[in-house]
Amino acid sequence: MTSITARAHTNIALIKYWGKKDSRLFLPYNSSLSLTLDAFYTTTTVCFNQEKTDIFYLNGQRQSLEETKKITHFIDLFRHEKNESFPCVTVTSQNDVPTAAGLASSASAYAALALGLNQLFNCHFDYTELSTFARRGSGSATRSLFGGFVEWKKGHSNKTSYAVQVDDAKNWDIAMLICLVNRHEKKISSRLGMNLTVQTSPFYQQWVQTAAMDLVNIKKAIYNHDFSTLGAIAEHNALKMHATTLSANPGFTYFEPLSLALIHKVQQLRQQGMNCYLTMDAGPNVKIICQKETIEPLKKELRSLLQQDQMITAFAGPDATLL
Ligand code: 2P0
Repeated sequence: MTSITARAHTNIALIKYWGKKDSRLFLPYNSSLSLTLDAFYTTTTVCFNQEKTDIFYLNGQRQSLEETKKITHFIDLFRHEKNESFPCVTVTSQNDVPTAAGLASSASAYAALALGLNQLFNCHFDYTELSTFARRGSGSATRSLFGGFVEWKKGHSNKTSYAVQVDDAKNWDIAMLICLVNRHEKKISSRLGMNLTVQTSPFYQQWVQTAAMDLVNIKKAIYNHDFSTLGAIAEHNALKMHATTLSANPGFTYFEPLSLALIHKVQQLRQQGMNCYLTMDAGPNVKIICQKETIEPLKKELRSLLQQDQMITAFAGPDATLL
């Protein structure tokens, strides 16, 4: 039986997606922009099976009914599209994210699955159309169909909330040093965290308004190949996102003591002339945005805070592809 294999890379947002206007369709309050990373990806094989249910293997393990249900719900989007009856599907997924890297794999996972199902169901959607499907699995997956710098336009409906590539980043000198602060599961998932923030933070409207300006400005910086402006906007945007969690009710934070020490360190190094900026997502790990020549000096400076194996380097990654 035909089997299709697809690979998609994960992405880190420079302008964060933080809050859903429509939780069923995953329509965000603000547009976002990310950098796809080469170092972390998901490879997924899909094929029709002879069983009565979909089957889902992740990293070699058959998944529970509950996990499989989420995948079935996602495959249903493609089944409904074709409006025909199809056999059930076996999904076999491998996450190539270094063990316990503390990075969300849902972005690369749903992008790879969407690309594989597109081929299996003979749908012929282009990547932008396909991103509207990936979005229904996980918001950040919208951006993982494309490589380089990618914008997710918030839109106002299922068809208008999609991703486009802003720049493939092939001519960009940009890297990310992922600093692993804590390898455990986060206490408050991004889904819960963003919902609580939307509902209770008095700063949320300011977040939405200023994120829109940040997006305009970072796209200018990408166009002008202006690394320093890009880094400064990304850092400010991330810290504003985290300020909305502190101002939620009850307030919460993804910062841990070591995250704060790293934030101080990056800001101090910058004052000393090192061109580096930080971003953080819904977890305690700190991602440092830098350029090639800064990676080694930066790692040396961070030795007082981190072990070698707590620092992983990544560069701009490619489009999702069929293998
Ligand atoms: C982002 N995050 O733009 C933001 C920044 C976390 C902080 O997208 O509920 O796993 O599946 O849409 O995509 C993580 O949230 O959430 C995320 P759902 P998702 O990368």
